[in-house]
Amino acid sequence: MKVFFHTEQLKHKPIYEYAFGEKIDHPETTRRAESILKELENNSDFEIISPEKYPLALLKSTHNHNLIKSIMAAEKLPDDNTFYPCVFPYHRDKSRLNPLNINHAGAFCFDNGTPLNNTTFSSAAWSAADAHYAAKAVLENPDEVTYALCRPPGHHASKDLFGGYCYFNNAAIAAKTLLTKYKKVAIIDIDFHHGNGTQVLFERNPNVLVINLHGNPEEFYPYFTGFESETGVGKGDGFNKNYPLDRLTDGQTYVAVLEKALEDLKRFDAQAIVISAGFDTHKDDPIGHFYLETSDYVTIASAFIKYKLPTVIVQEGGYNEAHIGINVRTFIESFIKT
Ligand code: SP5
Ligand code: ZN
Repeated sequence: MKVFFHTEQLKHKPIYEYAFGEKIDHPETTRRAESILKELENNSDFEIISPEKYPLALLKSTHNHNLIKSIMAAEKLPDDNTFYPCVFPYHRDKSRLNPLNINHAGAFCFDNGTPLNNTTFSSAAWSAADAHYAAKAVLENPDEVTYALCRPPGHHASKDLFGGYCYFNNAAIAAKTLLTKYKKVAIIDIDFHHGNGTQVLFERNPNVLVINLHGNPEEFYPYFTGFESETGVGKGDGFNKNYPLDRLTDGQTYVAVLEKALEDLKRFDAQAIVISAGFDTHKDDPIGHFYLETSDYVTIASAFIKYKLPTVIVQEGGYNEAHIGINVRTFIESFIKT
């Protein structure tokens, strides 16, 4: 299996975040990616490939140009400085905006957990490159499932806002790459958190079906989105599906809901899929609140494999550094044809 990863992705280091006023060690560490790499390196089932360049044109067609400039503005920060946007304009009227002024970064940010340092742009751009190249590899060889080891993650980032540890929406970049060949693409988001960014990026698009399983937003981040009533907008109505699930949902319940949700792939006539794969659904995740076990990722993979569709797997969350590598390997190796 082709695995896409660039070492530049390890440079972005968020140090802490504020969770309801409490200063906590930042969960989105470089050790997460290292734990995954450790499981995939020196294993003949996996070929780790470094993407050649980052897809600037795709970043610009997915995100507000000033959002990109704002993240780039952080490249001028001193090495030891991590910038936490903490002023978020009430009116998101950009008339006074200077994207080159780091103090204006709050215009594009929606939470306190997603800081900028002078390596953030590069790490996030190469993370998006993984998703782009993983999708390109599937265009060339539709029978081979590929894995983009994206870090920082992407599914909370929308056109105009970064947040939730995400800067650029990697899954959206993969889907857009697939759309150059396939007319109908589905994104299935199995991270513990609702993929608000992915939802809003495609909510008007009837050619992209977005399916999301996640912790009930009544109780869990990102709180404001992810309800069943969000079904898409305008021509896209009917092409967004949310499945909020209870605290402590276990593998059996999860897979039953997933199998039902995936029946829409047939009705929609999906020609290719992107799996936004978060592993913060594991029972030992420090942020997620489900109760999945490592072996459940095999069953989850089987639910996808049944559809025999060209597939790109994009890494999202998962914060237990001791388990994430094994969970990722367990999930993705299930897709390798024997
Ligand atoms: C990609 C992804 O999984 N982003 C998740 C962002 C969640 N950020 C807020 C989490 C708040 C959880 N509070 C943790 C308290 C620990 N004591
Ligand atoms: Zn998550």
